[in-house]
Amino acid sequence: MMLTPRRRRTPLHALVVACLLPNAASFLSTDGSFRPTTSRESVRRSSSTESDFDVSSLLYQEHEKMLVDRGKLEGELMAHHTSSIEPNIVKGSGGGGGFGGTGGTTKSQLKAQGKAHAKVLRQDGVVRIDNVLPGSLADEMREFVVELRQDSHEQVSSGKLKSRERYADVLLKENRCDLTLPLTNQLTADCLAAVLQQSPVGETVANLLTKDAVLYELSCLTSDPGSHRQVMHPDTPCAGDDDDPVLYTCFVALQDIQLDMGPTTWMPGTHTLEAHEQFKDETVSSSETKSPKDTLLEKGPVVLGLLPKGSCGIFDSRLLHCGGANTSADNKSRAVFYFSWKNPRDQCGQSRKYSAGIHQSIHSPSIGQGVEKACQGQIKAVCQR
Ligand SMILES: O=C(O)CCC(=O)C(=O)O
Repeated sequence: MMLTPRRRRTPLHALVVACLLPNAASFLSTDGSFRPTTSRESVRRSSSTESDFDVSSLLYQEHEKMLVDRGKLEGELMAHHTSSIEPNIVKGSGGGGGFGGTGGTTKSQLKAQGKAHAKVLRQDGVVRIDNVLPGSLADEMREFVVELRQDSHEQVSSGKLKSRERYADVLLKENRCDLTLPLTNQLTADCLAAVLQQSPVGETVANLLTKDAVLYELSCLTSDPGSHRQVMHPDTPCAGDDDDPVLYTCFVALQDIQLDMGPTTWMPGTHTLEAHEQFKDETVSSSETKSPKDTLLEKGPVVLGLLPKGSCGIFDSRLLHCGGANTSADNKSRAVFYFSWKNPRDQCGQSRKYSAGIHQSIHSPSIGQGVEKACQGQIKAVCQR
């Protein structure tokens, strides 16, 4: 069965909806998603008053607190068996590839590396590839994002722009920001071109989703000191074992990511129906002390995105993951440039129409044009915004 991608950071809108309901907390699962029940009460008030706002904002805060507590608990469950994700080094195909390698990497070497990385992604649901973006571009992008964030704050606070024109939803948004990047900006195009054309990332995604893959998101996620650990979640559901992947997301570190900056936590191998079934089961039977969900978190493999600047983690949207708490005492924010690619076979995408996507982006001499074409696809093909 084909799955419909939903926006990566969906849980937030679920929270807003849920918080408008009188007994919202009981409908919310600990992965932050909204699970309607058959006994759901309808919203009792018909008009919006100041006290309605107070109630919903209080419920919202209450639920955020619940997620923060749950995130902490999950962090404790997983703490003793975490390790850094290791780079996938492909032997015999031109070294590490990308910008850290010695000498240039030919197209056929990138293809061979892409094939090897895709194999790991199919198997584990996540792969680390180093040196996909030159350090100088990572620095420029980081500076650009800081300025764009400031500008966005001013434009949105003064009412000149709507929040959704600059930001994507993010789970636990305090001290976290998901800033969508302008499609026509040269620096964005240069960064995307570098990652897709000169590192094995483009060929990896093309190997998994074909060259018709459609660019779906293009953004920068920043978590500042004080941001809380998110709860583990997948970005898209998993309905069957023979499901096609829906999205692959690539997180590129814009600075070295250290432990206190709250790296991404991934659980390799959890992009399967079996793992999702266990993850959804929060019941504690009389003979057990922990739910199947907590047992999975406690026992399952866990890796952390302790990525050097310019390196990336690519993951299947069905994989369980979360952003960590940034506890940095010396004010280090963690910024990741990210983009995702959607399966062109996905039903919601009317995909064939936008087949320019990754093919253009990898091969077009004018990446800017490629990006724009791909992003028209992004805008039109996304059914769930
Ligand atoms: O911050 C991260 O590394 C992951 C973020 C994430 O999974 C989310 O916001 O849904």
